Amino acid sequence: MTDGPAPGSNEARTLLQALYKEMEPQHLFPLWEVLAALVTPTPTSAVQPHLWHYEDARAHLLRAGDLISAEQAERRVLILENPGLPGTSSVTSSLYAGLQLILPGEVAPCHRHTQCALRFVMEGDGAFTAVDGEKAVMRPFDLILTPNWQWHDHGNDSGRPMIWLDGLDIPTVRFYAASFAERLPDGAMAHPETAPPGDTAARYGRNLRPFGGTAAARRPGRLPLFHYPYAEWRESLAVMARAGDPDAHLGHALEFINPADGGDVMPTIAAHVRLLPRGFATRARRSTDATVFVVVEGSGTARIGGRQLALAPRDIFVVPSWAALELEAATELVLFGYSDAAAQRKLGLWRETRE
Ligand code: 1HN
Repeated sequence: MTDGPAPGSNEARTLLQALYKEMEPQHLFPLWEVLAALVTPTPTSAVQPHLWHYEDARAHLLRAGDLISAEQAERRVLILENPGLPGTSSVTSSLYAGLQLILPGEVAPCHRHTQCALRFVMEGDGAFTAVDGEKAVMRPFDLILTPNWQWHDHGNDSGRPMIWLDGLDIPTVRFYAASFAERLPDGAMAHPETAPPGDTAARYGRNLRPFGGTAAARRPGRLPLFHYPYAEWRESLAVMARAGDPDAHLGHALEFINPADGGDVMPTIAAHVRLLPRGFATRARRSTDATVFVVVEGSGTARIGGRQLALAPRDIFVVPSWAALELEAATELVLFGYSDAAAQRKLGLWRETRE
C-alpha cells in the first residue's frame, strides 16, 4: 500500500476509475462519488408546483363518464400526476391525488387495501361512501376517511353526478412494498349495512366513546371517526376568524384530528383547513411536507418559490417540500390541504421555517 500513488493524484484518479469499472458488474459503487447528492443540507425534490383548474379536469372526467361505468372501471378516476414525477401516478413523492366521478345509480364495488384514503367532496349532494358498512352521506367539502384495511364502497342514489378528490398514500405504500388489496369474498358489490348513517358520529364524535369490549364499541378504537362534515369544520373556522387575528404564516388554521389520540387523521396523512380574511397575505413558510390544496371558497394567489398561481374555487394545487409558500387572499379564502406530515412526524423528519 505504501508504494501506491498519492491520494488525489492523477494516477490515483485513473486507478479509481478502473476500480469502479471492475466493481460495477458486482453491483458495488463508491459512496464518496454520490454522498453530497444523497445527503443534502436542505430538501431537494423533483416535485413541481402545479395547479389543476377544476373546470378543465371536470370536463374530461364527465367525458370519461360517458365512456366507462364506475363498475367497469372499479374506480372512475382521473389521476392528478405531478409534472415532475411522470409515469408515477404521484402528486408528491409520497402521495397520490385523483378526481373520482360517480353518476346517479352507479356503484363502485366494495374493496379494502393497505393504502389509506381520504375523500374531499368537490360537487354533488347525497351520494355515499360506506366504510365497513356504514354510509357517510356526502355533501360539498365534507372530508371522509377510509383508513387502511377498512372496507369501502361508493354509491350514488342522488339525481346528480358526484365528484370528489381522492387523496391516498399510494407512493408511500409502494415505497415500503406493502400493498395488499382484496374484494369482498362473495363478490358482492356493496358491504352489508352494519349501522345507520351517522351512527359513528353519535357514538364517537362528541367526546364520547362506547365502553371498550362491549358490542356497542363497533368501530376500531384507535381510529373510529371517518366523516368530518363541511358544516362543522366551516363553523369552527368562522368562530375562530371572529375571535382573533390570523396567524402571520397560516391564517386561521385548524388540523383535523383523530379523537382517539389527538393525532393526525390517519397514520400517513394529515389534513387541515385554513381561512385567510379578505386582503390578508401570509408571510413565507416552508415545511418538509409537500401539500395538496383545494380552494374551497374565494380567490387569491399562491406564490411558491418563483411561481405565482391564480386561485379560484375548486382549483387544486400542490406545493413541494421546502418550497416557500406565500398566500394572498383577494376575497376571503378558504383552503383544504393534505400532506404526509402524519408520517413525517412519527419518523422525526418533519420541520418548518417561518420567515
Ligand atoms: C381506491 O380504492 C379508491 O376506493 C380511489 O375510491 C382511488 C386509487 C388507487 C388505489 C385505490 C376508492 C384509488 C383507490
